[in-house]
Amino acid sequence: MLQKLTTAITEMNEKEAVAIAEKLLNNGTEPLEVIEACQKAMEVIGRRFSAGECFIPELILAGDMMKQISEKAEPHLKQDVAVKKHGRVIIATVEGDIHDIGKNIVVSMLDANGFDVLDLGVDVPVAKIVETAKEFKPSVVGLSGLLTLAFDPMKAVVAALEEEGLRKNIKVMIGGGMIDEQVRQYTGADTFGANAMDAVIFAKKWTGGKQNVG
Ligand code: B12
Repeated sequence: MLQKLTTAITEMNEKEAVAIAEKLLNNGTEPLEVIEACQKAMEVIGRRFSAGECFIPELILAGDMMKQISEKAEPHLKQDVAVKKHGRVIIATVEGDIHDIGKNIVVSMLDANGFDVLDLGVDVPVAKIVETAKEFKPSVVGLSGLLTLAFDPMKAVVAALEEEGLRKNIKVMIGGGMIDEQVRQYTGADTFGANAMDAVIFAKKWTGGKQNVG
């Protein structure tokens, strides 16, 4: 069924993809497994786009399917809600980048795991992230970006947090399709995550599962 979901998306069969995802979720399949099957399809579509085998309308449709399915998966994630707030996290897609489907999944997962999450949205300027960090006092800042162009703004956020003396209290995690250890080193972030569960694992480690004060 998960493979069928991946195929329905890569074949741009919107109705079938959403119906299969709904069936899987209602039958108790782990929502993260459903999201992973969609992500596999997104990789295929991304590769086709790079190769000039499909174009912007297909990217838009694929993004739309992914969005619909992740919205359907969200309430299922929330069934595991831990009531206690673990700590504060700011999440943003960095300047120049408007991809938000993965970021939104990260936000839902953190939220479902008891974090107090402030989502700044997409195309967020460096200064906005730093100013918000001063006010919201998060333990963790999560930066998402799917474009190669996102690496420099990520680096700039880390540098600006450092300059403002905020880095000693804030850990930075980055994520998005192109992010790897090399990018982490380039940006100066503390870690990078391959999926939304990684974000939860890092945030829990850094906040020690403790309630945030201040
Ligand atoms: C859907 C899509 C779009 C949609 C986005 C809709 C939306 N609301 O997000 C639209 C059509 C708008 C779009 C636009 C563009 N796109 Co686009 N897009 C994609 C596509 C096919 C899927 C992205 C996606 O949603 N994946 C599914 C989600 C669930 O995965 P994810 O984002 O990776 O997130 C997961 C993990 O990475 C991780 N994660 C994500 N963030 C974070 C953060 C933290 C802290 C952590 C720990 C983890 C984490 O957890 C998530 C859940 O598991 C990708 C291909 C791909 N392989 O990703 C191309 C892709 C990202 N796009 C690409 C391009 C080129 C563009 C455009 C420039 C096209 C154009 N010419 O206009 C524009 C850019 C606009 C802009 N300024 O941002 C390229 C980027 C190449 C590059 N080297 O920069 C890609 C890779 C396609 C390709 N192979 O060419 N795109």
